[in-house]
Amino acid sequence: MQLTEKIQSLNERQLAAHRHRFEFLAGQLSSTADVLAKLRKFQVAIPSWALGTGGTRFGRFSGGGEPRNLSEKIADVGVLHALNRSGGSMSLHIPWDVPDDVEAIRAEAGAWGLRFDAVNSNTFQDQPGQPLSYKFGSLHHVDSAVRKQAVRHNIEVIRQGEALSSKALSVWLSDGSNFPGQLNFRRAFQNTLESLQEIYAALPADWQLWIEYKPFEPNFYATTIGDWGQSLLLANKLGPKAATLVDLGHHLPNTNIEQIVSLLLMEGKLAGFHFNDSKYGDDDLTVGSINPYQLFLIFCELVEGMDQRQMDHATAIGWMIDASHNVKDPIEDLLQSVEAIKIAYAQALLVDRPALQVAQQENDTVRCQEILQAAYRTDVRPLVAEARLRENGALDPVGAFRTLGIRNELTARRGSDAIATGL
Ligand code: AOS
Ligand code: ZN
Ligand code: ZN
Ligand code: ZN
Repeated sequence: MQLTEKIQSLNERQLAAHRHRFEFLAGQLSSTADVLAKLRKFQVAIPSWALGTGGTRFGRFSGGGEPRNLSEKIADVGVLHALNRSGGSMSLHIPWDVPDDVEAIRAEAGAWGLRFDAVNSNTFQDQPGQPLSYKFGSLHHVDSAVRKQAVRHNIEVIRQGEALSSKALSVWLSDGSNFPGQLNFRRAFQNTLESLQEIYAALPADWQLWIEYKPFEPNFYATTIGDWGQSLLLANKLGPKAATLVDLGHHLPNTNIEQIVSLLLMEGKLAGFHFNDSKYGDDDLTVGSINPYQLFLIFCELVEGMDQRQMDHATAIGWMIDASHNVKDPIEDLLQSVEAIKIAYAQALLVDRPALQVAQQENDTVRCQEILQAAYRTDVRPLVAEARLRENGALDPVGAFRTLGIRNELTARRGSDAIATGL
């Protein structure tokens, strides 16, 4: 039996209970059809580097059956997409992913109904045979020869992405300094800008350059693109094809991320997201596992801002996950993350906007909070499940992954010591 048939037969067993829950919820809402249509269209890109077990510098505990090459990573995302119908694209990281045989890779992705989202370059590690080291940075390096090598790599990644019909290059730099006095901030920033200008000049007409920021790690005194201000400054200087990428874990504790997001969107400079959750820093935990309310508030800003600008929610920006799983099965963790994103999105769609606007205008703070939290406290899970059902996905994706014994099957095929390339 094919995977989709197996999913359908599992769904049949759960259908009656689901119908009951869905109809109860739909009876309370006025916008069910609109929300369902939006949820069915919404897709989140899965990072190729998150399909294996992650680790820390203290250790790594592999679960077995991990994808050993790009084809197997595509198969994993294909399974995820078959289960939830919302993981229809993949973000590659080069050279961790080696798309040698482009035609074969395109065909494999196509067979699973997948496309390729942003491609990521890697100048935070030295690769075997590489002439110059990135120990002291890449695009910001004091030595122009190192900068040139890093620029060449980024352009090479664009070319590989073009062959896969990607439309964006995502750049995250580990460049920074570990100690005060190590680096001249302005010179480092200027070097980064000039390197990015060379990369920008090599972008195809319909491509974008997405610039990620991060306050610390692996450098612990300063990061050259340390916050959204520095990323936005670069994006503004580069031009209309450049924008700021927000990784939720890349903020100091208590930062108001939803406010940053709202202003970037207003300026047309919000490239998209690396979704994850965190308690302390760049923890890369499952989306929605620590602070689902923050995620909801971010989606409130996105929905309001996009509607104001008449943007298509599904395609206006890059929706991506960037997570790492030390103790969970990577596919189960990614299923949970996509689900958390769709729940927050659905809740944000339920906010009574006209009423909120009136309450804001009247400075009725209590009413404003009541309106937001009425949406947040709605259990939208039956709505998200119904959207998935209508796309032939599983009513319960994690449950189906387990009941169908998918990891066991992968482990039998790939081996219990199969380890994915990546972090
Ligand atoms: C690093 O902290 C950034 O989040 C990157 O986006 C990403 O995790 C990396 O490129 C994968 O190693
Ligand atoms: Zn990231
Ligand atoms: Zn990160
Ligand atoms: Zn992260």
